Amino acid sequence: MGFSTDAVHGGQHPEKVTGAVMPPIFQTSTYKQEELGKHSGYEYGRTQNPTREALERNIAVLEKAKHGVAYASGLSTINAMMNLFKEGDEIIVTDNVYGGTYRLAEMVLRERGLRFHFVDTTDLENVKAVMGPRTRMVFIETPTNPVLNVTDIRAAAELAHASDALLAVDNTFLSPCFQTPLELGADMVMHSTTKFLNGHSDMIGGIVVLSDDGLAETLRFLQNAIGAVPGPMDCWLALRGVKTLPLRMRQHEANAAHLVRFLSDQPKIKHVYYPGLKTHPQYELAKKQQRGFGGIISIDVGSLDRAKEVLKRARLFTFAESLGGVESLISHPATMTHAAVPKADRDRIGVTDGLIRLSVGIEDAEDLEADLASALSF
Ligand code: P1T
Repeated sequence: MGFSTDAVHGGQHPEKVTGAVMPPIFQTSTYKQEELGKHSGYEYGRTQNPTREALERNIAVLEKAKHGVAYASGLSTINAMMNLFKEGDEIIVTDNVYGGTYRLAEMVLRERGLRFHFVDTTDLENVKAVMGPRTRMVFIETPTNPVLNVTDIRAAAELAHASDALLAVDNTFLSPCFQTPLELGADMVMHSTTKFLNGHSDMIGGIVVLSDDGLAETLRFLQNAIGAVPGPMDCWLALRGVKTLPLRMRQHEANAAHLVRFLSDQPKIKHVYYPGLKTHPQYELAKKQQRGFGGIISIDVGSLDRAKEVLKRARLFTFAESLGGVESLISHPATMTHAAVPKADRDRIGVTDGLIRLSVGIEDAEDLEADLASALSF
């Protein structure tokens, strides 16, 4: 089936009792058991929930995976993936990841004995240089949040596998509409479903998809054992959002392409980050491994004061954390999403005080352009 068909129907079937075409929200914490040792397959809401399973099946189909395991947030998904490893194990991570991923690794998991190497994975020589006998996973985010660096997924998978390590990809920025890393050799793909998958900024959630039965069983065990599960209503909202994912992604991208043309002509902007720009250092790679360039743009306006002014003047672009919703958002990574990253590291990876991130929504491109023109006219 094609992607749009799968977005609507993938892993879905009418509900057994009533034939309801849309999956009901199974808003229950527990299920009646028939007798000792005999039940329907559903015992307790943390352990099993049919609405959650409908979401897990759907995203698994879209990512060409056998299994999906949903969690309460993108970060709790990454935490579960990191829980596959133990003290002394080493994980190589893209240096320019979402700030929360950095915070989880550096401020929580490092304390518990996992070892992390943050490197620029756009050049896999940097990965090779820190790869060792205890390397268990290479975790890449591509394109990165917020400066949109692109890592070669196929080459990263080959490199990880040569050392018996796993390759995990944070695919939040593109969604399976524009990138399917498992088809390029990755072992696990995760999403903050909060973003493009849900697409309406009305829930928090995460999911990991994969095809390895053993790893999936462990992640399923961790889902129940750690207990960071998404509520049924949130799963339903994410699932409903996915049905329009291809339509939305096309509009996000068309609007982003329009705005990139406008922004590239603005003398006050020091740099425009977008993988669809021919001047982007990984433009050719992005064209090869992605089916679209996505709806996120970052711009460097040169200083904190100038960034503040732009943020203050923007109207249609709402000043807020997060991304991937139908509405356009504008944010300041250095003080918001990446505040946990030390300033010297932020500057090195391009998250300067003048950097502004735009999550381009599905509104009319002309209105978005007019808003940015006004935000930049000082
Ligand atoms: O917020 P949560 O659902 O826990 O997802 C974390 C996460 C993981 N990976 C990427 C690439 C992300 O962008 C995020 C969350 N990001 C934001 C909240 C943000 O504004 O960038």
